[in-house]
Amino acid sequence: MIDRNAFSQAAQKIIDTPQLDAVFKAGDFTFRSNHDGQGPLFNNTSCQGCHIKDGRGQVPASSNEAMTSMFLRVGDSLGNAEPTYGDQLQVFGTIEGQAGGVLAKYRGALDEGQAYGEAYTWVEYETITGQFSDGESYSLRKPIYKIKDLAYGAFIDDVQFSARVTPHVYGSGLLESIPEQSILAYADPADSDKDGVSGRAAYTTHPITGERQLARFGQKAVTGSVLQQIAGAYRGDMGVTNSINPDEPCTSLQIACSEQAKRENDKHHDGVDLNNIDLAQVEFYNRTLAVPVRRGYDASTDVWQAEVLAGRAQFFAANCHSCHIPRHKTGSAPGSALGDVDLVSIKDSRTNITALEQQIIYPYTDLLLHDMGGACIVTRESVDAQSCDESEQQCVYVQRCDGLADGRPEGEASGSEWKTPALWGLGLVQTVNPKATFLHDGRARTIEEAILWHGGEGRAAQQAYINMDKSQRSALLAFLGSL
Ligand code: HEC
Ligand code: HEC
Ligand SMILES: [Ca+2]
Ligand SMILES: [Ca+2]
Ligand SMILES: [Ca+2]
Repeated sequence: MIDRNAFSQAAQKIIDTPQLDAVFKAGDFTFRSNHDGQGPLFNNTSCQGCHIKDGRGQVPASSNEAMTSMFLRVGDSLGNAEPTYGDQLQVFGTIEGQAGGVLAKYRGALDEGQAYGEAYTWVEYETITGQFSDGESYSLRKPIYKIKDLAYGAFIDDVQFSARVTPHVYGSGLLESIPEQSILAYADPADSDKDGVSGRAAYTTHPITGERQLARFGQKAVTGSVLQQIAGAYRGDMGVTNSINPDEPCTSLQIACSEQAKRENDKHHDGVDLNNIDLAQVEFYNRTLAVPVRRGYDASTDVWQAEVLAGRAQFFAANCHSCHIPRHKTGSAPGSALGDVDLVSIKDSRTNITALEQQIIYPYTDLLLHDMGGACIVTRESVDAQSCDESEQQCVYVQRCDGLADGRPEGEASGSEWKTPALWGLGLVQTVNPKATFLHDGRARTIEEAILWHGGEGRAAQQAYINMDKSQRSALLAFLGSL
C-alpha cells in the first residue's frame, strides 16, 4: 500500500494468524493511546505522537512551536548525565489542576516548587552552500540548537546536547533478529582493509536477563532489543514507569518533579504506571510492523526501471554499501522476554515469532557505529547573542556543530559516531508524513541533502556523490526512492 499508511501494516504471517493479529491490534491501540500516570515530565503523550503513522517525527515549523516529536538529549562531554536534568530534556511538565502539559518557566520549579517542563528548546538554521563538480550549486541548512527557560536552574559548565528527531519503527523485529555474528562480520574497528570505513559494534546489558548483547537500536546504538528501547521510551519520553524502568524520570536534584510524582502515585497506587501486558503487546506490535515493499519495477513484467538499475550501480560505485549493507538474513526470533502475551494475560513461556525467522531482508544497514566527523561548541548567550552570566540574567544555551557531530557520547558511541540507519522505506518517508525530513535531527530536507552531510568515514562517499554528473545523481536518488 503506497499511501499514508505504508508504514502501518502487519507482516502477512501475523495477519494470517488470528491470535497474533489480535495482539498486534491491541499493541497498535496502546501505541496510539495516552496513558494513566504520564508525567511528571514528558516529551509527548503517546508513541504515535512521535512516531507519526509509525514513521518519523518532524522538526517544528517555527521557533514558537514546542518540539513534540523531536527532543534534545543532555549530558556532559564524557557521556555522563547532566546532574540536574538527567539524560533528556523533557519540554513538558505536570502541574496539578492544569490540563495538558505545562511548558518550562525560567526557575519555575525552583521558585514555585511546581513540576514545569525542564526547558524550552528550539532550532534555527543557517544556510551553507557548496558545489557539485559539474558546477551546479547546492545549499544545506546547518542547525543551531538553543535552550532557554531552565526551570530547575543552570546546567553544569560542560553541558552537551544531542538533538534527535523520531525515526521510523517498522522492521524493528527483523533488525532485532539478525544474528550478532552476521553483524560483527562487518565490523572493522581498526580499518584493517584500509578503505577509510571502520564500523564498530556497541554493546549493552539486557534489562531482564542481564546478558551482554549487541546494541542495535537508537541512533547511537544504545539498546539491544525492542523491549529495552520501548521500556526506556515509556519512562523517558512519556513519564510512564514500567517493570523495566520503575522510577519516574526525575533526578534526585529535581524536588518539584519528585513531589509531583508522589502525588500521582497517591492517585494510582499500583507501583508502576504501565502493566506488562500492555508493554508486551506494544513490543509485539513494534516487532511485527512490516517493511513496505520495494517500488521501482514494473509489477506486470517484474522488470526494474532502467534509472533505478543505473542508480543501484552508482550506490555500489560510491561505496555506500560499505555501511548501508543491503542484504541480511534473520536467525531465530524468541518471543518476548516478558513472556508470551495474549489479549488478557502473560505466560512464562516464550514462543518464537516465526514470521521474523530465517527471512532474507534488505535493510541497507550494518547496524554499526561510524565516526561521521565534526565537533560542537556550546556557549551561553544573552538574548542579543552576547556572552552571558547566569547569576545576573537568564542565559540562552547555544550549541553549534560542524558536521554531524553532537559532542555528546552515549552508551559506547562517541560525540561524532552514529549508527548506520536502515534505508528501507526511504522513498515513502514524505508520503507517510509530508513534514518528515532526514538524518538524526531532521536537518536534511531531502535525501540528497542527507548524502551531502556525510563526513568522517562517510566523506569519500559524499565526495563520490559530488563528483557524479547530474544524470548519475538523479539515478542514485531514484534508486534510494525505490527502497
Ligand atoms: C518524544 C518522542 C518519542 C516518543 C513519545 C517515543 N519515541 Fe520511540 N524514538 C524516539 C526517538 C528520538 C528515537 C531515537 C532514539 C535515539 O536516538 O536514541 C526513538 C527510537 C525508537 C525505536 C528504535 C528505532 C531504531 O531503529 O533505532 C523504537 C522501536 C521506538 N522508538 C519505539 C517507541 C515506542 C513503542 C514508543 C512508546 C512507548 C516510543 N517509541 C515513544 C522518539 C520517541
Ligand atoms: C561510513 C558509513 C557510511 C557510508 C559510506 C554512507 N553512509 Fe549514509 N549514513 C551513515 C550514517 C551513520 C548515517 C546517519 C547519520 C546521521 O543521522 O547523522 C547515514 C545516513 C544516511 C541517510 C539518511 C537516512 C535517514 O533515515 O534519514 C541516507 C539517505 C544515506 N545515509 C545514504 C547514503 C548514500 C547514498 C551513501 C553513498 C553515497 C551513503 N549513505 C554512504 C553511514 C554511511
Ligand atoms: Ca509517571
Ligand atoms: Ca530530564
Ligand atoms: Ca575498513
